[in-house]
Amino acid sequence: MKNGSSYPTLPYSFIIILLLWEQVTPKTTEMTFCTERRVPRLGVMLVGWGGNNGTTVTAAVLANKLGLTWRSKTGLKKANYFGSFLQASTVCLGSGLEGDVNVPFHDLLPMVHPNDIIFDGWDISSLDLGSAMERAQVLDWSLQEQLRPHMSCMKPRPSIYIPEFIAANQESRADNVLMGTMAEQVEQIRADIRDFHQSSGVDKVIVLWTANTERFCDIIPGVNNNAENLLAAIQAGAEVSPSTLFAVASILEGCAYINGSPQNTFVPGVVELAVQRGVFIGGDDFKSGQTKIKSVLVDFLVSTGIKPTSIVSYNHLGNNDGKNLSAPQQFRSKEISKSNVVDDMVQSNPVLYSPGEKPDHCVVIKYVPYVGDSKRAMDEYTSEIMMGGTNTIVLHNTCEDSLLASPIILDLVILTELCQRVTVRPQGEEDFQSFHSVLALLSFLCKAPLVPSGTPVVNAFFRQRACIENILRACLGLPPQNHMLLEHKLQ
Ligand code: NAI
Ligand code: DG6
Repeated sequence: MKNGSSYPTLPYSFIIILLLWEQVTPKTTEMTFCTERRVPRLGVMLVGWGGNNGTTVTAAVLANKLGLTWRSKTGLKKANYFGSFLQASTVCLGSGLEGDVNVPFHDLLPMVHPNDIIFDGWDISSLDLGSAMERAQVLDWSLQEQLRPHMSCMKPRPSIYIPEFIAANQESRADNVLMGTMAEQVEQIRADIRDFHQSSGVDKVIVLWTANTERFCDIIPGVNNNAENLLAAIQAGAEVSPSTLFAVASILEGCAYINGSPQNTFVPGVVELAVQRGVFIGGDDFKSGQTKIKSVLVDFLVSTGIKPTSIVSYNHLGNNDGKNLSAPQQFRSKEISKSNVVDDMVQSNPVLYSPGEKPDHCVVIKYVPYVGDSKRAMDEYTSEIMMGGTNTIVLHNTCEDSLLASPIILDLVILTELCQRVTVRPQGEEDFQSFHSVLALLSFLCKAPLVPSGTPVVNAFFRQRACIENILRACLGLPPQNHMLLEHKLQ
């Protein structure tokens, strides 16, 4: 199999259990997976490039590419990709006589290496990336000094700014904004994508929103309820959020679009447009810290038969994200995406919960400028245990928010790019088909997973990870990992 060729894997079997009048009838459907092996040069355009996440991920990739080391007060540090499940975690291929064989996730299939990603992007703030990295106060100073010469020449492109969608406290930053009608601004974003594509020499471009959290927008029939109306609304200059405008521009350019923030960018008109054009969209809201732990801990509690009855999640942070979220409408977007994460796990256990019953769930976010990007998160989980007992777990987590989000940004774009090269042919059909435009495989990395209409939302951490692992195994013709280890359980 030469580099550059596609190869079909062995037919792959899925067993679908059909419940039929109390009888269970196993049904097997074979699927053939085909993965294009040539890894393209990937360009990533970040909306909000000059923010804490945008500068940190750009700096991290540069530092890794240049193999930088630096001294902090605790000693010599070396650039790495810790926190990226693709770069820094492993998959067990199986067991041999000498035990488990674990390989790095990124070795399963040909994937883009983060060092090879070329970044570009937009920001309503004109600060160059070197100065914006300093403003972010995330990285050690001696590392910043080494990176600044490389990053000062990177300048965010002017962006779409509609003040009513983000907090009023962001206005002083907005000195790099596009003028003209809404339709003209969308055309400019499309021209920017084409310009980057051509001038950088990349093979494909993915656009990712890591700009400020916007308020939710209403779903209005005639405006954003379908693709045709949405495109007409843009021409008419009706109420459409900047993140939705970026999504439309990307889709029209055939570029996958990922939403790293909680707002409802993907109004029905965007989803329909993406499906019509066969372009991937994914989101919403990076699952980086407190919510990631929640999707592990509630899974653990509910799946061991312990009943969480109250979950209280408090955090404070002092970066610009926290400043924006101190406004009620933007906080509300985040509150929604942080709150729904336990629903599927609770619903999965009717032994513990009666229909419609949920634990109390409270989310608090406070802006405390002094702590900067070093977010403090405190959680209290109260559960009912045996015979009327109570079990209370309290957690305290402190760490730089952007150093958790940056590896997730890399995983999102690399996984999306890989999915663009995978096609599947179900048994009995002639043609290979791509995954659905709503790329639910990204759920593992998102707080509020976007899934195709009518399909299940999975928040439980290990189910989400197993989904990615097993689909990549299927691409290789390997069976799903079932952890039975039967070979060790017989006499
Ligand atoms: P930030 O405030 O440092 O960066 C956002 C950037 O977006 C700013 O530079 C701002 O000028 C720019 N911006 C605002 N509106 C824009 C527009 N219309 N076009 C272009 N640029 C625009 O925030 P940070 O910490 O980088 O977070 C970014 C987003 O990621 C936020 O929405 C946050 O809620 C979300 N997020 C962050 C996580 C983390 O762990 N850091 C985790 C989950 C989500
Ligand atoms: C305050 O909660 C700021 C937010 O942007 C979060 O830091 C971010 O959404 C990460 O949230 P979580 O729940 O994954 O830690």
